[in-house]
Amino acid sequence: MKIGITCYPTYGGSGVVATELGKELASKGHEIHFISYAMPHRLSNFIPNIYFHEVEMSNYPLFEFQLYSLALTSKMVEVIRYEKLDLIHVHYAIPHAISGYLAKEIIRKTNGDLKIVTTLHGTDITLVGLEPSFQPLVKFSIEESCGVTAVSRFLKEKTITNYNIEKDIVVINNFIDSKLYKPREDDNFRNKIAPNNEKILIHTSNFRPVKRVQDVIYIFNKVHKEIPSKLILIGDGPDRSDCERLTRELNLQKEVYFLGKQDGLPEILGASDLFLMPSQSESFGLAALEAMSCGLPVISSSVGGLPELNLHNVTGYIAEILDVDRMAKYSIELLTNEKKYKEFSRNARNRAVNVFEKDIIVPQYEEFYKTLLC
Ligand code: GMT
Repeated sequence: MKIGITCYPTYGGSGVVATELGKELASKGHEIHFISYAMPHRLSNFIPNIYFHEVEMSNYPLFEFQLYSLALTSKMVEVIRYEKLDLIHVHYAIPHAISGYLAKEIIRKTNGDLKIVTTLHGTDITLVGLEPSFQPLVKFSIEESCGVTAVSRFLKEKTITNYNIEKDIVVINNFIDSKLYKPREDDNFRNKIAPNNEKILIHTSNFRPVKRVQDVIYIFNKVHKEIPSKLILIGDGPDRSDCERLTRELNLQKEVYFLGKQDGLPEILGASDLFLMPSQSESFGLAALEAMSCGLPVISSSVGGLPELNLHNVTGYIAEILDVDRMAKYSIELLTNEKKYKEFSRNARNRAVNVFEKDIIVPQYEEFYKTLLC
């Protein structure tokens, strides 16, 4: 198949899923054309069957605001026409799904009926999509997509109720490469971060308010009072400065490492002990899946799709959002009970491998494409 993929190329779950999906499909012989404003984060080296088409932006002075959705539409039209795509798969509805719809209408007379597949990832449905300036557009573009997938049952239900949609939405979960994301004995990393054998707690995100990274620090503050421990924070975003300030206020600056955006995430996760995800909203929680695949139990909030991923009292613990006391208590309980910790760690790894491994999930996308094309 010849497939166009549009996603946000920056650090973030939907871009990661789209890029890894494209790489997997390319390795199976499909021809993949990424269409976006920049090369996706995980595509920097040459990969056979993968092509990248950059959306060029005009700087015309009359346009006070950039017209990205329209420039994206034109680039989609160009790629559909000249590369003879079978379908375009857009990740994150806003604005990609409506650009796809427009492109499909523009080429209809010359190229026939192109299939647009939309994957809903999270805040495109639960947060920003509900704003009055986007709501009608999101509803329309979902209804007009040829096929729609959501990354969890929670997100599917939210889409149906929030937008009053009758269309069939197929749940295809996020996936993981469990050979890359695996438990590791990285003594070098451990010795540097935790030279006195401290426990390592870790959180990765794009530091947006929905991630509640401040709560990660409050949880760690309580854990650290009971157990010799260190906290690693990976990623960057709007809340990072506030988090650094909070760390200093709590006098934890020697215990908390802000490592920024990291390419060596599997190695760091694989050498850590416990993953914290106290999010306010999380449709699936890809970052938690990456940690589970590395054998880390997860302490998370109960929002969104997290209970579908992190099984309470099996792969980790779940607490009400904002309940940092309980999340700290659960963390301490696991880190002080070796037998239980090992059991949870094994369960987390097994669940990642047996349920969310890429070889299980990627064929679901392929099958979905085939049903739309026949
Ligand atoms: O929806 C977002 O906030 C952005 C999106 C992203 O690009 O990071 O994240 C969502 O998509 C991920 C991949 O499907 C999911 O694992 C995340 O749970 C989801 N984030 C939220 O729902 C907040």
